[in-house]
Amino acid sequence: MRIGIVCYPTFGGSGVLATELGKALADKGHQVHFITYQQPVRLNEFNANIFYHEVRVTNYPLFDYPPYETALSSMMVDVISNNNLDLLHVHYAIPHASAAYLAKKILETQGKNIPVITTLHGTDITLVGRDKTFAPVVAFSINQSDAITAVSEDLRDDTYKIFSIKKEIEVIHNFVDVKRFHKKPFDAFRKVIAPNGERILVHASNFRKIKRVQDVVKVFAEVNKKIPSKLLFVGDGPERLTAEELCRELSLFDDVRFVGKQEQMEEILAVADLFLLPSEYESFGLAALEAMAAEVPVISTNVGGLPEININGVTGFLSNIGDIEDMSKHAIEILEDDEVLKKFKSNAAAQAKKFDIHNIVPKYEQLYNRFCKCL
Ligand code: GMT
Repeated sequence: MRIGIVCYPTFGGSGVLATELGKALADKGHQVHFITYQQPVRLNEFNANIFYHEVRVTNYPLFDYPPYETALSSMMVDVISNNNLDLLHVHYAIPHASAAYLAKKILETQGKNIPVITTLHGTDITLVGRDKTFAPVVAFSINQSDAITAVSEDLRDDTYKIFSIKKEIEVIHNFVDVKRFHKKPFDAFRKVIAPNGERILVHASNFRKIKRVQDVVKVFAEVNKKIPSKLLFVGDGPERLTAEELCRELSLFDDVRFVGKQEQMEEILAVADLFLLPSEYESFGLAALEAMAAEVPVISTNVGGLPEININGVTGFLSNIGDIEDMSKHAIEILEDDEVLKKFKSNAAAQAKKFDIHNIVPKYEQLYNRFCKCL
């Protein structure tokens, strides 16, 4: 099958998921065409079945705002026609679903029907999507998609609450390649981070306000009082400076490292003992699932789709937003006893297996197959 994938190419979860899906489909023999403005971060290996088409926006003195969506629709039309694609799968509604609608309509005038599948990832609905500036276009283009999927039951339910959606929204949970994340810890790396055998806590995100990175620091401060520990901050974004300042204020700087954006997350997770995700909202929490696949228990909030992956008291713990005391208490409970930690680690790994790439990718193939009998 020849599949077009449109996504954000950055470190965000939707781009990561879309890229991993494309790679998995290519491995299974499908021809996959990525259409984005930049090479997706995780598209870092050669595969003869993968093609990459860069969207370029012509600048012109008249434009205060370069018309990316128009350029994207035109590129979609071009790639779909010239490569005879069977289907277009867009990730993140804004502006991908509306650009796809326009491309579909243009192609119709040329006698080509291209099925469009839209996968909703979270903030395209709950945060940005519901903003009045975008809402009518988001609702319209979702309704015009041939199929709609959401990455969690919670996101599906929220989408129905926020917009008037007339179609079925199918839930296809995010996935992880368990084999890739199940790595042996690199001892030398562990020694550099935690020379005296300290516990290692990790947080990874794009440091947006919604991630509440200050809470990560506060929880770590409490844990560190009881259990000698180190904290690794992976990623970068607007709240990084605030987090750094708080670390200085709490005299934690020697125990905290900001390692920036990292492609080899599995290497870092392999040495981690606990993953912290105190977000205000997560439609799913792919970062938490990747941690669990690496046998790392998760302390998270109980929002959005997180309870669908992190099982309270089994794979980690769930707390209310901002409840530092509860999160710290549970983190300490997991970390202070080797046997308890071992149990949580193996539970986390077992839970991640349910979301393994080999279980989830066929669900997308089945969905595609409903629109194109060429699998
Ligand atoms: O979490 C982010 O800020 C990035 C965002 C994105 O759109 O790339 O991630 C969203 O999609 C991921 C993949 O489906 C989910 O795992 C994240 O939970 C979701 N983020 C939010 O809902 C805040």
